[in-house]
Amino acid sequence: MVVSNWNEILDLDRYPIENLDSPAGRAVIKECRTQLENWGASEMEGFVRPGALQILVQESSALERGAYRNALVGNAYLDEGDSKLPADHARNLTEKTMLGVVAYDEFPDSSLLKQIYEWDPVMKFIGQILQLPQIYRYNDPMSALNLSVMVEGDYLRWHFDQSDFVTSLALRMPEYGGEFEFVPKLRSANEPNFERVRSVIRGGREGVITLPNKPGSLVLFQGKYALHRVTPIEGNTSRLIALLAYDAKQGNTGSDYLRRIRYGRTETRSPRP
Ligand SMILES: O=C(O)CCC(=O)C(=O)O
Ligand SMILES: [Fe+2]
Repeated sequence: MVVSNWNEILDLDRYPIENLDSPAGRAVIKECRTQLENWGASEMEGFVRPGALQILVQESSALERGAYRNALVGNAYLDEGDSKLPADHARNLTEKTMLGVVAYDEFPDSSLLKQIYEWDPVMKFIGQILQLPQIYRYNDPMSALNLSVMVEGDYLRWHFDQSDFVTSLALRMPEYGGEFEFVPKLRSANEPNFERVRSVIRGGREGVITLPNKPGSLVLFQGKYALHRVTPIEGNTSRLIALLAYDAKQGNTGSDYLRRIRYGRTETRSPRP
């Protein structure tokens, strides 16, 4: 399908993203900024209308069969760790991540999710909340838009993101588990707070909160300083969530190493019709 009336797809009455200078638009931006300042996360509930959400779930369940699945053991910093530090130091604690991903170049042009990602007002809305004068779609043929597919037993380990922010659109949640847990402001640019990081990875619950992540919610999350994870999936319904990558700089792309572990390939594929 090709979108002709965006207000049938997104709730533009509640989120007037084409008129952010209107009083209603300004009120929405203010509310999102407040949530972001307090929690490092802002959840725009009901951003996608129920009928459109159904279409998104349908097209995603067709694509999920082609998801590349990978299991990877690693630390919360998404790097090699530090061999000069003890094995039980926060920098060296490892857990196993297991999930499936559908890359941007696997979405057909008719995909509604792809059209939402490529619609400028959504991107400008995110930029406004972040008070960035301009943002861009991530210039990577695979990582710009991802569908994350988590089935029974899958888990996304505790980690900090390398990017400043991530935008997600929750499509379907599993019967049990699959909860997005995070600890807001656990570290900062000059305070790594290793002891607390270690304690949370070891199972400590102090400061851990759960983001509701209701299907249809658009979520803006700053994961560089907030430790976060997705708890193990239980039951036969897969967890489907879209990750929409925007960037404050134009032209950044991902590395071949990252492509290999996340998509199992480094060469782009032409999308299916
Ligand atoms: O699946 C999610 O909700 C979060 C994904 C995430 O944290 C990431 O990809 O870095
Ligand atoms: Fe993350």
